[in-house]
Amino acid sequence: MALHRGIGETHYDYIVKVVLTGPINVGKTSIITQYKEGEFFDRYMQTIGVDFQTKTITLNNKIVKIQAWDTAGQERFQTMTNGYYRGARAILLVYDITNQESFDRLEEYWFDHIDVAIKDKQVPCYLVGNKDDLEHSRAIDKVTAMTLAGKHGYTFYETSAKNKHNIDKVFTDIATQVMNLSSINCKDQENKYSNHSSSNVLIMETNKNEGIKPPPQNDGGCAC
Ligand SMILES: Nc1nc2c(ncn2[C@@H]2O[C@H](COP(=O)(O)OP(=O)(O)OP(=O)(O)O)[C@@H](O)[C@H]2O)c(=O)[nH]1
Ligand SMILES: [Mg+2]
Repeated sequence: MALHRGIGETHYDYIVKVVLTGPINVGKTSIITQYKEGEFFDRYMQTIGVDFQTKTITLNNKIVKIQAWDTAGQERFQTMTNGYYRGARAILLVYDITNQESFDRLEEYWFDHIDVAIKDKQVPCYLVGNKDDLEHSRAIDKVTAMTLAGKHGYTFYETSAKNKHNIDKVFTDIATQVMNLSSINCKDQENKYSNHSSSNVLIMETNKNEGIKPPPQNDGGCAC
């Protein structure tokens, strides 16, 4: 029996905090804007600090609230943004497939930075080569990027915030993975507390009180 009352912003079965990070000007904000609003803007407005957007979707008859955290690409802001990785269920490390420097900085800085910032080493990480609508200006070939992703245990995608290529897919795949992991974790909990007759009950009960939590305190997942 589902306890949610509708597809409103405050009623959901799962909450999935996703942190987008990576060098400046690679399209982190644009990916979120395209996902949330279905819009793309050519102008560049640098993100200062951290911002977040939410989008609620239905997956496998469950209401999933995606909370996408948009961090500044400037490396000098990174100590400030560190705390925002807390409770993340997925990390998207974004680079620009037309910009060699954005790719080089991944190995020089960003993989280590993420490693230090996230305490839970089980959090799924994704390497995202954005701007793949600009094929004619490509600087990073796909195989090189996939190899780097594999070396660090990241899942690899190429996207375009401009023409929406793979944008929905990345977030849907993340949400699906989080739901699957949460079900496994809830089943583990259920085995510990055998009074509960099904894992579904366990998931839904915890969510009764979750809807009004303010985002910064919310750790995501099914919270059982
Ligand atoms: N052609 C193309 N341009 C893109 C794409 N994504 C973003 N851009 C452009 O790239 C520039 C930077 O995009 P942003 O989304 O602001 O980049 P960001 O990573 O958030 O930058 P910071 O906030 O400085 O870290 C803007 O001019 C966007 O219009 C894309 O997929 N294709
Ligand atoms: Mg930005």
